[in-house]
Amino acid sequence: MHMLGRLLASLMLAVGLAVPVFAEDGYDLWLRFRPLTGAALAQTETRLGSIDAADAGDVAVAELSRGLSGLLGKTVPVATGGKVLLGTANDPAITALGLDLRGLGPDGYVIRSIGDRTLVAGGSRTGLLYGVFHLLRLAQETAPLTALTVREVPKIDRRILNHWDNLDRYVERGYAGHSIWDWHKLPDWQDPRYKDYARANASIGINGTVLNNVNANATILTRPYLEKVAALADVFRPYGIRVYLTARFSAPKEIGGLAHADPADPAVAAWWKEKADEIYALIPDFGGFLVKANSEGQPGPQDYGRSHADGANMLADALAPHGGIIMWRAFVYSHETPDDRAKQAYTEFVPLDGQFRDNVLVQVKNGAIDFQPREPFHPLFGAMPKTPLMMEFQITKEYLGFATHLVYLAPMWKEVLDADTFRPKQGSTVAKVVDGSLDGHKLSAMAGVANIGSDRTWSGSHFDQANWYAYGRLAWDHGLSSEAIAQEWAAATFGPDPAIVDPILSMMLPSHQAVVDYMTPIGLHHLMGRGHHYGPAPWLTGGPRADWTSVYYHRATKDGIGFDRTRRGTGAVDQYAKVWADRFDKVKTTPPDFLLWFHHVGWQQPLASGRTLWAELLYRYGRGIQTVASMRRTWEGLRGKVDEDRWQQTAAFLSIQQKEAQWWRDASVAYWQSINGLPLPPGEKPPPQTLEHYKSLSFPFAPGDGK
Ligand code: GCW
Repeated sequence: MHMLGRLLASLMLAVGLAVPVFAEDGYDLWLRFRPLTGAALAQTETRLGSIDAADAGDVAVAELSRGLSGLLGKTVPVATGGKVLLGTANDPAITALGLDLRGLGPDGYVIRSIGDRTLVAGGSRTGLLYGVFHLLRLAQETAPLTALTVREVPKIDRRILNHWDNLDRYVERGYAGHSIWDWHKLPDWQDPRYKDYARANASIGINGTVLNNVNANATILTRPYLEKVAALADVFRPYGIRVYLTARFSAPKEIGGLAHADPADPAVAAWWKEKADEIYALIPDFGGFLVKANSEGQPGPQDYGRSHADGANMLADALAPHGGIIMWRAFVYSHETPDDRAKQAYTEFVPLDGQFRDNVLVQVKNGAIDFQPREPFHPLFGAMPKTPLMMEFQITKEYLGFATHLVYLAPMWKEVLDADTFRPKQGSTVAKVVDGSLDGHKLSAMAGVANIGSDRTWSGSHFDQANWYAYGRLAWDHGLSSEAIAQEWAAATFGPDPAIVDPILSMMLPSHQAVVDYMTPIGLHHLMGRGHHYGPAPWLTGGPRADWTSVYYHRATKDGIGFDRTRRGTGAVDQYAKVWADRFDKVKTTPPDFLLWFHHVGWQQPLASGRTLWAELLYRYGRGIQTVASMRRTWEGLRGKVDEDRWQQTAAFLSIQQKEAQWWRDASVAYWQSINGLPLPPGEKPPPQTLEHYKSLSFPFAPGDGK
């Protein structure tokens, strides 16, 4: 801190002004551990003022003493007889307590108040670390620290981030700067960020990371890069995080000198086996491969007339001796297939159920199109009972306003996780498919496409950190509510004062519905600008493929709008269990939020709301903009309560969001009117610009555009 700042700070403290004396640039995420005051300080001092650990060198001890030292404003001693007792289930000091610690698995833990001491015991060192972060969370949010009886075991075993990071540090769909992996300087220089990344992830239970883009470059599998990967793995290991890589299916050709990559050729299989041996010699706990094959131009087994199962199994056999897994993506669609894009993954993968090796998971996006602001759950969930299916969520906001729109994604993810597939019967939620409990699978996993980059905030904005946080928490326990997670995050990130946390929650919780309302209400989807997906472009047509245009998805004509996926249309409804198929097949029984996803509806058709479809569209655009306006007002009210730096950036981003929400509404309305020729419902303002104006806007350098 500069002299002047120091002077000011002490002056303010002297006159008793409650101003934060720390610069808040967002780097510390939710692990801020700023000094507590009053009763919270006293309680933490009394209950957690010293540490006793079987292994004082453990990262769990380092993290606990770091966090507590911050909260207590002094160095916390580590000594026998300390108030917090740390250990793993096998440590003699822990077994001596005679507690029932069965069933914790490696990642589970218990936290118990025993007399005036607090015990944290993990199923392994990783479980212990998770327990420590839990305890720190409670202390930081100033929760009561007496009578603690916590027992946590994650519902999903592999809680993974997917980085869409290229080797040149460009991040596909990244809105937070460059890749944090500085490949050029690795392995010799290990940026301190790597450790902070590991700490942050461990604090929310993430235990795996795929370092590179699914649009893969085979170079990552060459020896020099594997050495770089090994250096990262070494940094992450103490935090319980394994590395995974994407495998480019044509690697044997590109870096192996083989003539082709046909999975049926023993020479190809042998090349992968050797590659796997090489990887595991460097990284004994390597997690496995993620593969995007025969999708959007990526190579794959179908190039040789083989199936996805043939391709996945060949790779699975190479990794099996080392305990590695294959995460094979189901995000496939082809423009040679004229069928509805929403149907293609199901059509392709369901017949393969039962054909995959035991160490293969099929990684399925939450919805059948592509991370739209709202999609019905993917029909593959529940339709492949013999195969462990993993969830792929997108944390980075490719279709949700990039880094400047405040959109809290937990409600969207919960909506999908809680959806009932009705396969084979009621109560078979997507969450139960994914956690393996429905079909008794040993493997379970969830992936989140990371929103992490070189930006000081890590995620491109302060509130986007909440999405990283919420992803980790839901991967750990999909039963948590969006609200509880937001509460934890806000208290950790901005301080536990309800006068701050409550208003922040009132901004976060309706924010997902807001973005749906101002971008793609009532089941509309994929109306964003071409390639970069920034801003409205419902007029998009032409180009390389129909299903990369907006008109393909909204199908607006003079008489109506929406994609007919009923039995009279593409029949996509029948990919769902009969209960859903029958519901989705009729306008009346389709949830209003998905109306235009499944139906082509007349503009003047009256809806259950009492409005016509046209009026409802206008109403929802307006509602979305109103929510953003009210989020801005709430934030305005927090001025001076939240530190100035974070306040300023968030205020500026909210004003961008409001401007862009209005732009979405105006451009969309101008376009719909050019199609339907209808006057605006009473009270609705005409768009201030012509349709030609909105169409003329171009953004050649919008970030994240996959190039
Ligand atoms: O969401 C789309 C993106 C692509 C991405 C692809 C995928 C990595 O626009 O950038 O490629 O999906 O998930 O494979």
